[in-house]
Amino acid sequence: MKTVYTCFCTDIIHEGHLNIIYEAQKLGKVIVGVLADEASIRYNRFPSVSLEERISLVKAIPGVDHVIVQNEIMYDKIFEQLHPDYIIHGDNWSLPSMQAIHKNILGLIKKYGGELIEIPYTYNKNIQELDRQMTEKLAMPEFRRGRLSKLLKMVPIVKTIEVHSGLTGLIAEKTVVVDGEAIDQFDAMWISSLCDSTEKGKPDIELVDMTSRFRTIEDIIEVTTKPIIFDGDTGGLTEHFVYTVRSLERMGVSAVIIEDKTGLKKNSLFGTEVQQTQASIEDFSEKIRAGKRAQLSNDFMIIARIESLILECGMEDALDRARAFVAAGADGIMIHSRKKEPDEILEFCDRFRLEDKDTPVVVVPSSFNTITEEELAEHGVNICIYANQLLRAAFPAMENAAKSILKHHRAKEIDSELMPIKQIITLIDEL
Ligand code: SPV
Ligand code: MG
Repeated sequence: MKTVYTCFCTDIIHEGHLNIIYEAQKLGKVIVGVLADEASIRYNRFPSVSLEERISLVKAIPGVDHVIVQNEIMYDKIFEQLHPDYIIHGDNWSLPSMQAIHKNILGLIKKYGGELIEIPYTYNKNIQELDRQMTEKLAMPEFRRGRLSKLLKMVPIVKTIEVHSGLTGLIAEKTVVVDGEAIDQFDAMWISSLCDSTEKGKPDIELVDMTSRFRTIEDIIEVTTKPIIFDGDTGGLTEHFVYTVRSLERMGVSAVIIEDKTGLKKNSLFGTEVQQTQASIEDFSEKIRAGKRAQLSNDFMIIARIESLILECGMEDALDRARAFVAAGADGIMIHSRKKEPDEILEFCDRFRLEDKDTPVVVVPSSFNTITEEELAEHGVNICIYANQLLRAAFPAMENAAKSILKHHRAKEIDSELMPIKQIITLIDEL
């Protein structure tokens, strides 16, 4: 009896899948791989039902003989273990990620033997609608909010990119990079106070009020599904912070990070060049406790950001604060530095991890940007935030376009550097 293998990366079974099984049955014994969560996140989107439920869904399809978990998007382990006679797959190879998978399968067939059976990909109105419903579900506050804590258990490091508008949200949501056999995308989004303020032409001093910051969140939430980490600055007055927590939970934000500063907050990257005051451990711990008391859902996270290294108050102060803030109920610690080298951040992480193995650690490598995500993960970092890169990429590009038009008295010269209108329009989904 020949073996036929197919991999499903889906939360629902529709006629397209049934058709694949129908065709597979004609060829031999049908083994279906259910793509594991971690591989699914890199390649497609966050699953909206658990792996166990997905396995049950596939097991219930008539004609399926055996179900396994496919842990990686590429098929190397599958060929090594199963030596399938046939791989059956839809003929939807147009996306770069699909092309990489196609190439991988053909390479493995050359090495191990076997045959790729391609069947016409079914994508009718009905399936399109089911697909849309799945995405909508992922965007709902109840589903989205808890996704950061789930990700923390699933991936070595949560890759987070700054967003400050619907458009940058779309970039975070949709950008997928294929590098050989590696397929990657961002896991989460950071709504930076620096970028939200700068986008509005305002300084990063808590001048842009919460109502306006919430409007930015709404713009992003409306067009994305990935979890959101909100830069809550100092959190403001404790009496105000408790309301912010409730509002963020309601919107489906996954976490707020508040920093242990008081008075007029300035951006951390100014360090000691400007007057900035760190809050006392007692006062800031009380703010964390009040936020945790106010929180209604189980899965919202309040992360305490420690400014001791930024304000040159020393490593011991940073570690004392980390202990105190965790004891006050913080769901994570963010440690920040504006040094070019990551040494002090790594020292903090190593020492913190000696005494606390579990509390998630967040790092923002803006100044110490030579360090990789993998190195950070080795030192116990759980969330890496690229806090301002999209805004910094856009500003010089826009200024360059403005200068070129002024210089040439027309737009022709800059046109080749601009995204065609047609392409920019297709970025936007229509309902
Ligand atoms: C932000 O992005 O607004 C931050 C990170 O708070 S930093 O600018 O590095 O302080
Ligand atoms: Mg900020």
